[in-house]
Amino acid sequence: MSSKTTLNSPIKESSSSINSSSSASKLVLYSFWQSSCSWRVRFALNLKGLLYEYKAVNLTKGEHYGPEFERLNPLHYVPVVVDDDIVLSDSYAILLYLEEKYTQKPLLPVNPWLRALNLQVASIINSSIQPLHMMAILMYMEKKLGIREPQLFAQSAIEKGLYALERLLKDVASTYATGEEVYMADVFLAPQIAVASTRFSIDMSKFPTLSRIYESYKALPEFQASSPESQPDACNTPMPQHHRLIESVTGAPVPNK
Ligand SMILES: N[C@@H](CCC(=O)N[C@@H](CS)C(=O)NCC(=O)O)C(=O)O
Repeated sequence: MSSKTTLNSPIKESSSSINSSSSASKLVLYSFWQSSCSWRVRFALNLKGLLYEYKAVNLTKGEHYGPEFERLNPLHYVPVVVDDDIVLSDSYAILLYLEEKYTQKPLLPVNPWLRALNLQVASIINSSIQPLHMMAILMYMEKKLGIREPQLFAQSAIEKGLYALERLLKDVASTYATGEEVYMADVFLAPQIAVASTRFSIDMSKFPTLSRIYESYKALPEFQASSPESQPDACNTPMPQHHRLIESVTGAPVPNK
């Protein structure tokens, strides 16, 4: 089944599997509803008002290890964006590509310092926070160290990163991270904050600036439409805790403690 997901279309009615073939739209996003990296790209596509076809890659079923996905991204991670004959993976590179090719609603400010600050925030999240709580890492840790250690490790890595981001942005942030416009920093921050509080139970009251700007994101239709619950492959279950995600991947029941 093929699908097209846009900000203006009824998102729930369309769903697509990785094996679907036909597509009228030019941009295709391979995504998993709970993936924060995919969420960044969904948010950016919506901000730029770009139509795209949504192709769901079910990470809990290991679809990202199949041969079709291997051809798109040999690293086996979502998101992947296909734009005609161009195939791109890694949300950071995808965002820079979209920014240069689709110039409407710029996601990087002109001011060199604010531009660099946006890239710094995006890079911190992309390289110093999310990789430390990604599914493959936590599953590996669980095998080696047991059920509790991965969650504690992830919480500590996320808190360290959020502390740095809070310090970095507290004197710059206004409605959004770097002022009155939504930029790249916000595109990376919004899913990271959501995942921190829902999936990893981080107490966001320790980060008042980040908490405040997160309230601004929640009011944006482009953010609402990019949220996990709004995706065609969303399950009617709450965002799982780490151990429940592992359970669904391996099929093995995992004790609560
Ligand atoms: N830096 C990459 C990271 C991609 C990544 O970690 N994707 C996760 C979902 S957010 C994934 O596909 N995980 C699969 C796994 O851990 O096996 C990006 O920003 O796209």
